Amino acid sequence: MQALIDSARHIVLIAHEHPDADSLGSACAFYSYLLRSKTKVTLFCVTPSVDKNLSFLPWFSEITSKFPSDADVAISFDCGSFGRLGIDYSGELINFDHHISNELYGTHNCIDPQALSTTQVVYEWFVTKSIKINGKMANALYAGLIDDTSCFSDPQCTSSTFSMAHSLLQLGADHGQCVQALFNSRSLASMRLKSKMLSEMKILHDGRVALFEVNQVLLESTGALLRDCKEVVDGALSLKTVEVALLVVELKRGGVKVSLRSNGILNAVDILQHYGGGGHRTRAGARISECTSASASKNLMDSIKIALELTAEVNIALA
Ligand SMILES: [Mn+2]
Repeated sequence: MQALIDSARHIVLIAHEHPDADSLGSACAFYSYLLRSKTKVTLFCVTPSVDKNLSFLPWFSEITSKFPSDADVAISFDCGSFGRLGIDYSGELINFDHHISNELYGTHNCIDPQALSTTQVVYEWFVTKSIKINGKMANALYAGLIDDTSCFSDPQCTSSTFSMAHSLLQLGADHGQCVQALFNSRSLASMRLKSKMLSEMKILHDGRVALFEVNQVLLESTGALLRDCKEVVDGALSLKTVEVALLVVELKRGGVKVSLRSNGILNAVDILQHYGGGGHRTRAGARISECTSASASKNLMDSIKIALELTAEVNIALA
């Protein structure tokens, strides 16, 4: 992999469509690293207007949505499926990721499903290769880590998570800046949406499941975006009895976007893989075409109910 990078003439670094801080942070940190070589580097994302809240990441202004025709090596970050890269390319492709559902679409795959962020995978790769991490790289890597762990509230955080955070802060990551940009830059529209979603939230299965159904009317009336819905679903797990939170969003062009969050007892990715989705044990997503919001909610709630009953049976068997 290192030899491939060293011999490349033009490397394209790819963040997935509608990138988050983990995908873009990983790509930006890698961009900094490759600027030290003589290789030509392009920072690519198929989404033409990337979320401005991420503009604190280094090299943000260098992002282009035009894929270069002369690239001989591509590197993707934090993307479980080739389709989300939005590219038409069949050359050498290095795939850095931490999704357990990763389709291993790369010619080289560097996947660690135990890692809490792709920036952790990249950080560990840098450390193994003794690559010096400067302040810009540290900040970009830290941004991905705090975003994917919801600012270290993920129960899977371990001492190695905090040692990585500690090292990155010593190397120049700015905790205040990352928190401000990623957690304290909400729009008023997202707050309005949150209040509507919470008032319409359904609590089911003895309080173990929270269900949110969002239609286009709600999104349009508040002016909020699809990603604003996800924060509300994440928050539902903070309810004492809730183990699983499901979001079903009706899409403009038909079909639905589904997000499933779990406290870890139930495996979110197992449930959504039946619907062509992917992700992690605690967070998974899927896009389901040709269905109504009502039918998707019903089918998924049935799958969740069965999974919850199975975990209860396992607990009884173990008791
Ligand atoms: Mn990630």
